[in-house]
Amino acid sequence: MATKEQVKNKEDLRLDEPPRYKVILLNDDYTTMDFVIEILMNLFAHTTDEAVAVMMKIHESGKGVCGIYPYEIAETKVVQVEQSARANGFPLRAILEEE
Ligand code: TYC
Repeated sequence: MATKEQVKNKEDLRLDEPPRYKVILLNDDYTTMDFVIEILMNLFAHTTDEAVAVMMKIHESGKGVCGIYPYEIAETKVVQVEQSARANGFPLRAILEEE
């Protein structure tokens, strides 16, 4: 007879994992492309090519995922993005969405 662990399928295993959250950047008309690229590289560890691609996706579609993290880390990233944006005079906004 199968043990409890063997019976667990992939869907059951997913239920054991803590929820993760997407950090999403929103487009606006004032934040510079260069600043968004810097944020994506410095706070989300994207390469230059990745950062340019994500920034262009946000610019063209209105929003884009920067990274996926446990709640506390995701929330900290949102605060860091908005603090850095305000310090540089930009209205850039970031939001969380459960994965
Ligand atoms: N739309 C901005 C511009 O044309 C660039 C931009 C991209 C702003 C992504 C915010 O999250 C953003 N300067």
